[in-house]
Amino acid sequence: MQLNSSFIKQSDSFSLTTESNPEEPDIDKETEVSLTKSILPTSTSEGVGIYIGQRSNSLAFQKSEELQKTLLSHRHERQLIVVQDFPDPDALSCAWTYQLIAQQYDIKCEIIYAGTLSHQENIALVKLTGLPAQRWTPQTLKTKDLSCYQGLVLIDNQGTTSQLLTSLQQAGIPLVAVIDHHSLQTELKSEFVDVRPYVRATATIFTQYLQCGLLALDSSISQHVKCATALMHGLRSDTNRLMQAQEEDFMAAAYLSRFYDAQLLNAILQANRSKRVMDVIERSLKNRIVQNNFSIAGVGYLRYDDRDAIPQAADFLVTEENVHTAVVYGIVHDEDDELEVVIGSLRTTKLTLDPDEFIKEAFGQDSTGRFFGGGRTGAGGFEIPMGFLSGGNENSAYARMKWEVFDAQIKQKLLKLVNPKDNPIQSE
Ligand SMILES: [Mn+2]
Repeated sequence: MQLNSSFIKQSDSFSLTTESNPEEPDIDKETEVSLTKSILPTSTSEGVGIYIGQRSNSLAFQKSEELQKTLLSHRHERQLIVVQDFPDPDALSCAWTYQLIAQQYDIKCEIIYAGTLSHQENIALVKLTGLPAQRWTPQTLKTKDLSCYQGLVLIDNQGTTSQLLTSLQQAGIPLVAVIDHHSLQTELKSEFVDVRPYVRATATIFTQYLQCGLLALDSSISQHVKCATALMHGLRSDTNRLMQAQEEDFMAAAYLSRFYDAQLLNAILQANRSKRVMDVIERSLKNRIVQNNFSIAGVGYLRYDDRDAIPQAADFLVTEENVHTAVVYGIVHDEDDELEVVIGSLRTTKLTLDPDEFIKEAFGQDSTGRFFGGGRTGAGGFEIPMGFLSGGNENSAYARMKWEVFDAQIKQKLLKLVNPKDNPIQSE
């Protein structure tokens, strides 16, 4: 659809939007970065141009070159790769790829996340591939000597889904790179920025870096094979098993197919759901209301470790006949109930529904101007901290009341968009 002929023809001139003018609308990038093979550096043989796909050739090369320069200027440093609190396969695999690329420049990277690995496939991914991610809670941060890190890298996020970023920035560590495919969330003060909202997976962007020569994958190196497998998993999971993949995602998958281990991927995908996840899915099924092809379900309280049951329930509800969009949310609490946050997931099969816009419109921003959530093609999420209302759940009447208030408020905000003319609150 996007590769129509007029699109390819306007390719001789292209300009890049970089961090110097972040306020430019994302959409413009798509038309500006079209390209032909003629501008490919001739030194890159190996049929790279063919594999990446025409649309993204020049941008991929340009960004790879830029990233390489950035890495060169940070040789021998230590960096922290921050992924979202509840990292998904796309984030984890790309963070690992960045780490392997950066190693060549003697840059030591640690991959950190603040929440948990709660999806059974993510746990399997990390265990089976030996993916080197570490959990750093805000408490962990206090015990670390942050002065030994010279740079922060955000991958598959722009900092809005990590509890760690603010503290890390306050510690004076500068943003060195942001590589993501979600819509631009905030103005980013980073040395290197590669945000491509029209790409379906960050794994596609990273595979293009590999193809452009930032790291030569070698099938005889087990770590490379595992990393390629992780990237394939990330790419598949962000494109609904490639069903939403576009040309460049398929090109990336084709390239990875030379290196990945199909059996290992199969083992990761075989991971079973826990009983608690099944229970949350059951609750979502029981509690859902369906209006105008939207299925909305509140699932009440969940433990931190089961947080990923929410997107899995949304994945399930969206499969119902006559439903194109599902939103599932609940109150997630940590072991001591000190931290409570409303977490929600949206899944849609409706091509004209932009999850990022929908969520921003439904829930708006907090007092600092930060949106409660956002999204990408087909999926979105939100997190609303409960602040002062957190805890106190040993009083079951209070816990119930609190849930009812949040449930009602989220429903009314969503239903305003689902049924623009109705007043969803019945006065009786
Ligand atoms: Mn992603």
